[in-house]
Amino acid sequence: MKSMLGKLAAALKEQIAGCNDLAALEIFAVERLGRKSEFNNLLKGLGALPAEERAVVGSMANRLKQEVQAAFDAKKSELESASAGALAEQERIDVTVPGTRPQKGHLHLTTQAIQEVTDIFRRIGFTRVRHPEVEWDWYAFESLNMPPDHPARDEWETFFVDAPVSVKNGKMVLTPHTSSGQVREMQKKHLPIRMINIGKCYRRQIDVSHVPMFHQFEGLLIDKNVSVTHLKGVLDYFAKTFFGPDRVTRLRPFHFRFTEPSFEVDISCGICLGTGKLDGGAKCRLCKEGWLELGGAGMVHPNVLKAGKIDPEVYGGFAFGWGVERTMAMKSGVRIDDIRVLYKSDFRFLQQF
Ligand code: FA5
Repeated sequence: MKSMLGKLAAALKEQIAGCNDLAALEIFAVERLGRKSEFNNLLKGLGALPAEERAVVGSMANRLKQEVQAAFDAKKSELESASAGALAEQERIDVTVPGTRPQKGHLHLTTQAIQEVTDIFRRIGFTRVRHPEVEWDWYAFESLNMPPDHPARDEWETFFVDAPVSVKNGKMVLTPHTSSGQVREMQKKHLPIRMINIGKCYRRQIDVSHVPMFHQFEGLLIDKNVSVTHLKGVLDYFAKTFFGPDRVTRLRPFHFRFTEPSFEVDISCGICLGTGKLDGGAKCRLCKEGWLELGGAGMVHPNVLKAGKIDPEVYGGFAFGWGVERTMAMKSGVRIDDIRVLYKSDFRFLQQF
């Protein structure tokens, strides 16, 4: 019995020593040291020995059992720490390696232009305001001297909104121009007025210089003794500050129902530099003739002042409304020959600005 126990204990210790992974050690523990193992069966057999022999063999068996258990525990902790070390090595983070920078976005080119326009006008006392994009017919047309069924309305190619019609204000429309903010501003009854209203406008148009959703900035100045020279001065100040001193503007007589006299303001094209032709002699795709129309302007019509409850005998003023996208396309260095590209969400284009 003694020699059987001794041999088995020695064999177990040898097997434990030769074990080199934790899972195998666990299986070994169940099969070779567990309740149904040969070792345990031998220990159980001690009870059948005569009393004097049982005491001697029993104490030897206890010692061997502790030795096997100690060998097992030592091996287990050795394998556990080896596997923890391997995991640590596998998951080690080298804090000295330079990190990957998160992608950084930037403001859309249109937003950048809006901020620049706002800033240029703020310097000469104009306050940025906002008025509704979904507007009543009365503010978009009627208050601007365009009665219902007047042919001048046709030019705006308006999107009408399928909403209940107001008895006082008519239908709802996606505002086709920021001029609808003129009478809204007058209704605030804060005179004199120096507003710059920048917002989205909608028209049923699309080609290289038209998009269905675009932005306009609308300047409105109402005060006493305002003349067309003030208008020209403000437009020139803007054109020189925004485009640079080498670009030129021109005023062309025009007709708007809400200004009298009225003008269209053109700027020399930034793509062909006012020539209408490209280097190879081809026609400039954007302007075709050297000039690009940026917007309209004029002296506020007395009927518009009356709609805003301002006495045209005392007050007068000027207004102008320009397209943000076109203005930006004409900026030196930007060189966009098709404004539709602004809203195609193509990163290759947007990331350049
Ligand atoms: C107007 O919208 C007038 N309300 C401007 C005005 C304001 C005149 C105050 C007098 C006094 P017009 O339809 O020409 O005018 O548009 C003005 C500018 O908006 C255009 O010159 C152009 O720069 C821009 N624009 C018009 N339609 C589009 C479009 N579909 N896409 C991009 N820009 C456009």
